[in-house]
Amino acid sequence: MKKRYVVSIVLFLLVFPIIGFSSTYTFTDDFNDGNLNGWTSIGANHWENSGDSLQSSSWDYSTIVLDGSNQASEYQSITVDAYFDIHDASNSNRIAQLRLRTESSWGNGYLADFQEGGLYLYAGGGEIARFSYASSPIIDDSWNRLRFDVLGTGSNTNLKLWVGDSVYLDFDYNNTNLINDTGFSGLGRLIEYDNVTAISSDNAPVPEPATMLLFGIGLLGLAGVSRRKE
Ligand SMILES: [Ca+2]
Ligand SMILES: [Ca+2]
Ligand SMILES: [Ca+2]
Repeated sequence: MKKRYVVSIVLFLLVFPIIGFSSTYTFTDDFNDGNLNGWTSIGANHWENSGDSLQSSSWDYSTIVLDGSNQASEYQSITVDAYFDIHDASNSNRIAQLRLRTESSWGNGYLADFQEGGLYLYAGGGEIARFSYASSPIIDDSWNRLRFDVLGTGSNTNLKLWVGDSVYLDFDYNNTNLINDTGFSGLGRLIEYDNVTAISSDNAPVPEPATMLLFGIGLLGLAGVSRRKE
């Protein structure tokens, strides 16, 4: 019986650091309810929750953002479906822009620019990295899942740009001069969006499922050993 208590305490101490100190804020919107509660428009407002998606009516650099007041600083991520209509004259420049740690004066912060030919990454208004696809993963006349992650702060900041399940740009950046460590998440440019998830956390993202599975097997093994000893 006492050993069982000891095992329980050991298990608690192993699991507690993972769940105990993590503060994570998650915002989701499927744009199906027709209102933009939780969103703030910066600059000119060209945004409309029309039908079951978010649409912009202008090429203007207008941005719609989530309030940054309760966003944590260590890890931020925004994932969204964007509808690309390209390959015709009027829509050839259609671009999706995802923003993280952006300020109310939205010239600051990080901006990820998703284009058919490649990816562009900006900080504080200047380009810091770019990637050209060998073969574009962006599909015309289709929904493409995009994701932008920022992990770490200051001189130890990592930025990742995803299309679908693949990371296409993985960039370490020293932002000591910018100090873009908190702020809003946002979406911009003339494009249609749906199914957004924005996460901010005091911790690095949770371990991959495979890692959690190994961890779980380890715990079961520990429990089994203690049971045999009894
Ligand atoms: Ca809504
Ligand atoms: Ca929707
Ligand atoms: Ca098209």
